[in-house]
Amino acid sequence: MDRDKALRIVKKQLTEKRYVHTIGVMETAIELADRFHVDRDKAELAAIFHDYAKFRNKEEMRQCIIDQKMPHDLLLHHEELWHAPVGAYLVKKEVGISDEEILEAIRCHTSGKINMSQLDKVIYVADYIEPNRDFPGVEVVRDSAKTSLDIAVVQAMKNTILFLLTRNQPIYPNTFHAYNDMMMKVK
Ligand code: DGI
Ligand code: FE
Ligand code: FE
Ligand code: FE
Repeated sequence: MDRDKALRIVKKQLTEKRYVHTIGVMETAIELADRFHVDRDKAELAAIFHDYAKFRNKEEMRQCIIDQKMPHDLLLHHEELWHAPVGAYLVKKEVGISDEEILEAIRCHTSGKINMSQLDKVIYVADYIEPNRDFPGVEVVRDSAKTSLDIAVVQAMKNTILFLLTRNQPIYPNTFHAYNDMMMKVK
């Protein structure tokens, strides 16, 4: 699918602000893909569709998680986590994208997971550092992403976990597993 068609499809699913974020993720993901020798067409499509389900209603997402037998523990955690796996499912079903690498990058873009592929990491980092993001510490991660994708991933995960701790939020197991896995790899 070409970029313009993909953008036209996703635009209908998003608010203006989220669409601008998506464009930022797309541009950043392509840049990272070229830098770290990842397939740029897959990075482009995964980025365009990564937040496809962001504005689906909570009940629809809950039902989808149950019906499609997605990990049940998702339901015990914050619904912010749901749009990633539900998005992967809907992008396949409604948009017709069947490339498993693209779908997996969408599926794990919020929590991360153990053994992330290079494409998964590109999307995870691009989502975190795209130019419209203004998290505390994002500049450090942007800097790291110029030389090491793995270090950028670890820093983004660490910041996310720290943020959740300050908000008294439970941490989804995959979020921790992903952090531990990457931390041990960069050491
Ligand atoms: O959809 P985006 O805003 O572009 O970004 P995202 O999908 O990476 O993250 C969405 C939200 O999910 C963000 O506010 C952080 C939150 N999040 C990430 N991991 C966890 C989490 N929330 C909880 N409660 N637990 C997690 O492990
Ligand atoms: Fe997201
Ligand atoms: Fe993210
Ligand atoms: Fe996003």
